[in-house]
Amino acid sequence: MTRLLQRGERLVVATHNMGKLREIDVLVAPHGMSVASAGDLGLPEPEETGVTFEENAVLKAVAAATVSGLPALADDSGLAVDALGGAPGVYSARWAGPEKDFAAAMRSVEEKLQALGATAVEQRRAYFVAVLALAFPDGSVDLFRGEVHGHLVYPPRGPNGFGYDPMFVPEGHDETFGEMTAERKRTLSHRARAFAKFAAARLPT
Ligand code: ITT
Repeated sequence: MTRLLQRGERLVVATHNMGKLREIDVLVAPHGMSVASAGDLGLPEPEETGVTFEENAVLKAVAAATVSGLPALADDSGLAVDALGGAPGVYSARWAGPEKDFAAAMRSVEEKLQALGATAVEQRRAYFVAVLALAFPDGSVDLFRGEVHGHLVYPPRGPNGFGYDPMFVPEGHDETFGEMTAERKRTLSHRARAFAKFAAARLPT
């Protein structure tokens, strides 16, 4: 049964991505939960067989809640590029290959945009999506979605963040997520927007 989480209750953050974990830890901290990561608990990384962010978020959260016996929060996210029909989308992590080479993944995105002659900002529109799934050990699941829209620049700019952050400029700003501080990214990001919905629905204030 979905329910409010209690202050001090243990919550598993079901991710093996350190960039995401850092961001989610900071978002959870003010709510007084005790957080364990999938890595801390030695949980296996489930295969992401879904074709939507929602399906993958659910399968990661349910796997972690079932194995740990604790409520689990999973994030499935990615970058959707309008001119590429929404790619890389749910395959955003896979475009970086097993070495998780995001310089190469960003180069692939840019090569595809160049092949289409997409040089103007309007042709380079993209958005990040994050779907958070909260699963309880009884199998019940809640979903929360957040998006941030903007455009892509190349070459990548800035040392902050992770993944595709250095090529993404959110609407109304000049800096990429890679150039922004973590605090500034948190006021705008897809993950923070999804988290705000989750917090309002399920976390103690
Ligand atoms: P887990 O499944 O263990 O959480 P993962 O990295 O495999 O980790 P996803 O399958 O959700 O996660 O892949 C999402 C990819 O999209 C991620 O690896 C990043 O490259 C990219 N991405 C998601 N959120 C991002 C953000 O805030 N900034 C930059 N890139 C992001």
